[in-house]
Amino acid sequence: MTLRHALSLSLRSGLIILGANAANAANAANAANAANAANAANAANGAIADEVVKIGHVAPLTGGTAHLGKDSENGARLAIEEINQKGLTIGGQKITLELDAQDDAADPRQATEAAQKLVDGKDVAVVGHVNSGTSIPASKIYSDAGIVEISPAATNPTYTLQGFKTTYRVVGTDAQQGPALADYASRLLKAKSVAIVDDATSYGQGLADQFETKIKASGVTVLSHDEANDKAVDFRAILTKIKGEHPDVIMYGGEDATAGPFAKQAKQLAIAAKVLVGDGACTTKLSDLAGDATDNVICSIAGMPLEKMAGGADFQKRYEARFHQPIQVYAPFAYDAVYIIVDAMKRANSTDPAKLLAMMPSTDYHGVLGETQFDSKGDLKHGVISRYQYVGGKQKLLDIVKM
Ligand code: ABU
Repeated sequence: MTLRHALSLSLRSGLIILGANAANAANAANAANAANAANAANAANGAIADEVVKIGHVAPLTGGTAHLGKDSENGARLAIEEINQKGLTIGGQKITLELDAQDDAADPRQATEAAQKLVDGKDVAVVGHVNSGTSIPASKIYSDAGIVEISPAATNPTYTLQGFKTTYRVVGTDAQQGPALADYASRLLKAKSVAIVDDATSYGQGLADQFETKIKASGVTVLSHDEANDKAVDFRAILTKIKGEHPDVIMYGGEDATAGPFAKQAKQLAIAAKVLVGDGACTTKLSDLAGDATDNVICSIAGMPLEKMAGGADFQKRYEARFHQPIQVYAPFAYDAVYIIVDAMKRANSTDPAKLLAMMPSTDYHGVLGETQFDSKGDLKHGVISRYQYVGGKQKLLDIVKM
């Protein structure tokens, strides 16, 4: 290859990363030229430059649930750092993975903008989004572009019911989680009556509706079903009304940013009923938000408990050593989602998004979560729901429900 040809190739390709010397030497004014010249020289000398392959990650990094988005992003980042450290070669080409991390602020409009940015940026696959209310609208954009999307957290059943071949998740669904919470209320807490409140999001409302359907079918009286919103911090009016209804149990559909104040204010109003919440509120941070009312909460996650995951304990050590903070809930799911994408690349022997996509239905990946296989919709074949209580503000596993 002539120097001129190599230079032309390197200029045309945005994916070939710089030779190390050029990257270090380039100053602000000359960075691009120096980089291209070094890369061309590498190519001319027969040196193999790594190809940079971008995997997107989208989650709320701002707003009340930014800690959940960061938890997921950290999980994905840890996987990418490990894979790069070990070295990855696909189709004879050395690959450097790059995490293309975007913020959707848990907002559907920002989510579609972020999705389009990843598509335009030639990301090969996406881990995200974290919210059902963002994952669902974004999924159409990834489907149109033929890019795999694996959500580490979205549990609303609709996400995988749209007929998209690109849409996957590594958590169970609220069609499993709602009934698991209802079962706990009726069978284990022996509730005869419940009050339901949701945050009017795809997740919170969807989960509350699933809970309501199942609890009614169990013969339990639903005294009320009220709607708040995902920015609410003052639930005293709703809770005062509910107190007058004397429910045995209260179910709240929403994430921890609102479930924390909800549980706290219920206790302040001397409501003794247990508060049941789903995975979006079944977090480490709930105890910061709810204070000593946390011990009145029963919650579920849409997967195996971290301590029972095949690689959970080891993952937790590596995560805490890298990020100096506890796992909230979604980090191991995002971590395996990255590995599942890379596993598909390896089996395709290609980083081409279409070839990677074609490998997804035959996924049989053994990772931190255990074995992951998908059904024809992109849901887990073997989803489980774990139920927890809090004791002294710390999560304590109650049981694991196979659905
Ligand atoms: N699964 C709970 C939080 C994410 C969602 O909106 O589904």
